[in-house]
Amino acid sequence: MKQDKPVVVMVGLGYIGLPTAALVASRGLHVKGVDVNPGVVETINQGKIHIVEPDLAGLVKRMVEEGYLEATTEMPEGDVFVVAVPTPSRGEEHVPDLSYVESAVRNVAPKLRRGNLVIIESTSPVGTTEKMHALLNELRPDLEGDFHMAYCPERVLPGRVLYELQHNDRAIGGIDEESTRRAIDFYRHFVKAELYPTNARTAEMVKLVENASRDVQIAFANELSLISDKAGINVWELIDLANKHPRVNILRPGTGVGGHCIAIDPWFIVHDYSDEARLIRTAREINNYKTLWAAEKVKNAALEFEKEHGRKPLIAAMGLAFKPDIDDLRESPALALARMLKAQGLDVVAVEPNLEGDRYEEFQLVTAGEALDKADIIAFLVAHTPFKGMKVPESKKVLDFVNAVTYPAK
Ligand code: SAJ
Repeated sequence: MKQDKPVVVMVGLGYIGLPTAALVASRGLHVKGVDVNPGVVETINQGKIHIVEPDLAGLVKRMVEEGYLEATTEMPEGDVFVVAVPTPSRGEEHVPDLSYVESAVRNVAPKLRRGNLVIIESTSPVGTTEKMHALLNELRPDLEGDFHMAYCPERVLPGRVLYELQHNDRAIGGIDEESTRRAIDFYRHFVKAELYPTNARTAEMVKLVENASRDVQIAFANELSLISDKAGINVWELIDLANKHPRVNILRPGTGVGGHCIAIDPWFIVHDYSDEARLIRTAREINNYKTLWAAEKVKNAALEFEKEHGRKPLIAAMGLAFKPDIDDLRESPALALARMLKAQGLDVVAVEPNLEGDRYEEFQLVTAGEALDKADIIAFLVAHTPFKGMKVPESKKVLDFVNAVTYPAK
């Protein structure tokens, strides 16, 4: 029956679009993937993939071979259109750029047929789905509004995408109740978890608020680390003891907040609600400031060393990735910090157990053993598992921003 097995058009075949397309295809739905990049389309049609994600390569290969998944640069017709293109942002305050979403919707417009469903998954400011609905109505007055539209954000963690797409609950917000119902029917094909109906504006805000919430909580931990430093208190002991309270759960301070979402999405709220979003804005500022503060600490340690020893110290940056135990350097505060030190003329080597030395040229990569042996200042920037409990010779100056080795004291 046609209604049970809609033809799905996935617009944008990136980190979210491609795994979603492959998963939908694996449920026996015909999926046509669209991407503006001909290289991506060609790669997928050969049964290969252009991104790194566990188990995805095999699934895409199988789906392409079985004929359930095909890629194209031309927008095809279909029953359900899912837009999963990036929403980049510009400038220091990350002004959201909706041009990819708008261009995707403009490309869908000529192919839209009565009764079709258009879903936006891209992280978007509140009101975007309504705007895109108005745009489609403007471009296709002949349809007389006879199509459906919904917003449904993803919330998957890279590295676990195929699992989390199936097992995470989702909020689904239609432009009207019928749209919400139809969108839920679509996601039921591959989501095993709960699907919560709401309206489009709420669903848009849910995504932004999830990441803003984490940002605010991390900012609280980072603020405590600044206060504790001044007060002569070990922040890790402080948090550990405070967290013994049954209703307190303070997160971990670090060298700032990185990644592609948590440091960016809160700005989408701040822009549109600048008078109200005071806490959210301040949290962003605190988390950004923490990187500068930590860099300053290392710089001061270097100056002291030079005064005492009459030579410049060698600094080991322990960790470069944006969070523990991954190799992803994009938007990494640890990398930004190491760059700041280098830009000040300091000598920096890096230890990044998740990167292969010959694949990275910006910093000289050394092993942890070499760093402990050769460097004068050991700055822990990321709490990678291999750093845990590492014994640093007493002659070295240790700056541990992430509690890799500090607490509980050995
Ligand atoms: N961090 C701290 N202290 C902590 C926890 C994290 O400093 O206690 C830092 C990390 O080191 C890192 C940054 O925060 O620099 C973000 O890391 P993360 O693991 O909290 O999150 P991401 O960016 O990998 O993924 C997030 C997830 N959102 C939430 O947990 C609310 C994920 O579910 C979303 O899908 C993703 O953003 C996204 O795409 O929005």
